[in-house]
Amino acid sequence: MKVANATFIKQCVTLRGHARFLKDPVSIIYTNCKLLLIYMFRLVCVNCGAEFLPDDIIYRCRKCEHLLTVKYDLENIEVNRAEWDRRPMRLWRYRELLPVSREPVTLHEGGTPLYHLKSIGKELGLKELYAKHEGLNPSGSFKDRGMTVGVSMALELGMKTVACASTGNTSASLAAYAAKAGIPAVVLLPAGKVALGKVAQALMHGAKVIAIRGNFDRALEMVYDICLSEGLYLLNSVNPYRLEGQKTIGFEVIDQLGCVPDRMVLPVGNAGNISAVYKGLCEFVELDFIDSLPMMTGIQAAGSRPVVDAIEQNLDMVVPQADPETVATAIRIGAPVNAEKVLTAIRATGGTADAVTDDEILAMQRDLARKEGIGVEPASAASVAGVKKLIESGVIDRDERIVCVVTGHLLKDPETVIKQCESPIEIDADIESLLSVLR
Ligand code: AN7
Repeated sequence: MKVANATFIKQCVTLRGHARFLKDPVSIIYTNCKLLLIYMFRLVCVNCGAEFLPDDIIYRCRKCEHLLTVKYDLENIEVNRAEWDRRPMRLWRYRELLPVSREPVTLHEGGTPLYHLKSIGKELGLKELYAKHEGLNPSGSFKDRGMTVGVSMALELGMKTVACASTGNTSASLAAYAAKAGIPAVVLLPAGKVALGKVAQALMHGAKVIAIRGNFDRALEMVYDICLSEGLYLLNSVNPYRLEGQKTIGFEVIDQLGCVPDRMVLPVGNAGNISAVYKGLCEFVELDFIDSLPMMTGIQAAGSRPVVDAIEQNLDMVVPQADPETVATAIRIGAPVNAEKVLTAIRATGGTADAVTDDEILAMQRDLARKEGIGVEPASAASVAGVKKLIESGVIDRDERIVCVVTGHLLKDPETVIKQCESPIEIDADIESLLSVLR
């Protein structure tokens, strides 16, 4: 066995059209001058630091069962920011910091607008309050960022079927990307607890939709077991590759705002998204693109708040909550898979976590719709409702520049919308009747 030197590796990389290689040449194996493996990243355990090859189909550390993360050889990855700026504002503009080497399975995700919330900001006394509208992704939620990467990796790894448990959006997104990739998807939902639009999407995109008589946490346990025993590819946020896609929310915020916000506020369910954004921004720090991190702030629903409890009580771990309940069904999750990652993200950045009631969530959903023209589903409104609460309790300073991530589109959950609004005024089809209701 020979070991390639750096120049040789670079040549091979160029020849093969790959932009990926390891700094440590000892781990490069080649025979007969043919390069077998060139990786620019590894899977690393967040607890014990054990490393695994990128094509190992694992979701947890083989040694200690903790979560995995994707670690790049950032010193050797060539990222040219000027080149990025020339590319369209979409997720794949950041491809050097994503694990996929094949042609991605994409529906044009990312590049979502960052709105200045002038009206709500003024009411709260905040000059710089922004909302990144992730509901404007192809299937209507931020999950598409995870799925374009996750489903691309499924193909790259030779997996034949993809699967997930979901409170709704993950299943809608997975179904769409599996359809695009031409592979089957299996989704497990908590029966009766998924918003109508999301079920409609999963069904229409052709996934095998299974509703279990149990909650999301149980559905995730079941799909996890089935993926391990039957060889399906699991695309919940325990999958470290999926989170790679979602970290690009943070990249876009930096590029759109032109600076680092003081705080980023996200709704928290499984805590994958907030952990992913934090991870991505840490990479930007390592690359010297930014020199500080926003205070990562997680908002949960009052009836589903295990992460908030762990932060408030300064616990080392998140204690699962048995029966989570909230109108924001997307974040009706009692046992967040990414518990250990989110505690790090919040604590390392001096952020915080808080919970808002269903009434506060729905009131903010209406405010966003009526005062800003932004239509989001209840879970998404939780982030802005959280800012309002934290302003009023004095935790947030009024001079902070704050970016809320609003995660899913209003049309995801039409039933909750209709319940809050008055019915349309029905009249006879004549001008007199019309004038009488207008006056
Ligand atoms: C709109 O679809 O967990 O904290 O299975 O749909 O990363 O879990 C959805 C989560 C926030 C929470 N906002 O994100 C699922 C699922 C919306 C969501 C979250 C979800 P994480």
